[in-house]
Amino acid sequence: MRIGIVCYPTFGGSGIVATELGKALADKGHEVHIIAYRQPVRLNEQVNNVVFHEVRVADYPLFDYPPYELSLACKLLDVVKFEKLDLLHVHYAIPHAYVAYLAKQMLADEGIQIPVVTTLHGTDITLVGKNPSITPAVTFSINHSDVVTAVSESLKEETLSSFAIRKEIKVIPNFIDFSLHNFIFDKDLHAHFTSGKEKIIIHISNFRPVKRVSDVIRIFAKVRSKLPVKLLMVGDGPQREVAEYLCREMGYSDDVKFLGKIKDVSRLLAISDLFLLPSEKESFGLVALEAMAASIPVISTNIGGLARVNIDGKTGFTSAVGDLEKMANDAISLLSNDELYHSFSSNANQVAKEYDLPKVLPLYEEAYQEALGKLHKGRSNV
Ligand code: GMT
Repeated sequence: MRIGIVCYPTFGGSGIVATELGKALADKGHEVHIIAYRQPVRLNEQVNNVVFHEVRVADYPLFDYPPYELSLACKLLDVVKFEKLDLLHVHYAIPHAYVAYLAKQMLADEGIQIPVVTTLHGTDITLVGKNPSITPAVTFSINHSDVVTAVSESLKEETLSSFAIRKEIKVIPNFIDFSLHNFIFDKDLHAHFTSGKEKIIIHISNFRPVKRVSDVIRIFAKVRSKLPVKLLMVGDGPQREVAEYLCREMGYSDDVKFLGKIKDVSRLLAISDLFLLPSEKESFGLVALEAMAASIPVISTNIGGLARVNIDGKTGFTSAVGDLEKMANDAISLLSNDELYHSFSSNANQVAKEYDLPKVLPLYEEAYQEALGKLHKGRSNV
């Protein structure tokens, strides 16, 4: 199949899922074209059967807001036509599902039919999409996608309850491609962050308000008052400075390292002992899954799809949003009890294996077949 994948190229989970899906489809012999305004972070090496197409947004002094949607629609038109694509798969509804609809209409005008699969990831539904100024367009573009998928049951439910959706939504969970991760303990890297006495707690995110990075620092401070621990803060975003100031104010600058954006987090996960994810919203929590694949127990909130990934009392502990006391106490229990820690660590790895790529990839291929089937049915009805 010739598949066009549209995604955000940034450090967010939707771009990571889209890119790793593209690479996996290419490995299975499909021809994949990834379309984004920048090379996605995890598309960092040449992969056979994957071609990247950059969307260059037309600018002009008149535009306060350069029209990304228009440039993307024209890029889709071009790539579908000249690369003879069979299908478009867009990740994150806003504005990608809408743009795919526009491209589809433009192509239909030239006699080319292309089915569109839309994958809903999280804040496109739970936050941004709920803004009343864009809700009609989000609803419209979901209803006009040929096949719609959501990354968790919870996201599916929230989509159905928040928008007037007439479409069936298939749940296809996030996955982990174990072959892309090298969780090998690097002694020197470990020694770089600890004297050997301290355990390492890690947080990875794009530091947006929903991630509640200040909670990460406050939980760490509570744990630090009882145990020797260090904290690695990986990523960057609007709340980074707030978290840095908080650390300085609380006197933890020596114990907390802000490492910025790192493309391959596997080496850092491999030297860490505990993952913290106190998010306010998390439709799935891909990053928690990656930590679990590295056999790291997770302390997280119990919202959205996260509680299905990080299983309370098995792979880690979950709490209500903002319950910092409980999250800190749970972290202390785990880090101070070797037997408990090792059983959680092994459970985390076992549960992560349930999301192994070979189990999830066929679900996307089935979704593609369904979308293509609709197209052929539509044609035979003409
Ligand atoms: O930042 C992104 O690219 C998407 C981001 C979001 O905010 O929607 O992440 C979402 O998609 C991931 C991949 O499917 C999920 O694992 C994350 O849980 C989800 N984030 C939220 O729901 C906050």
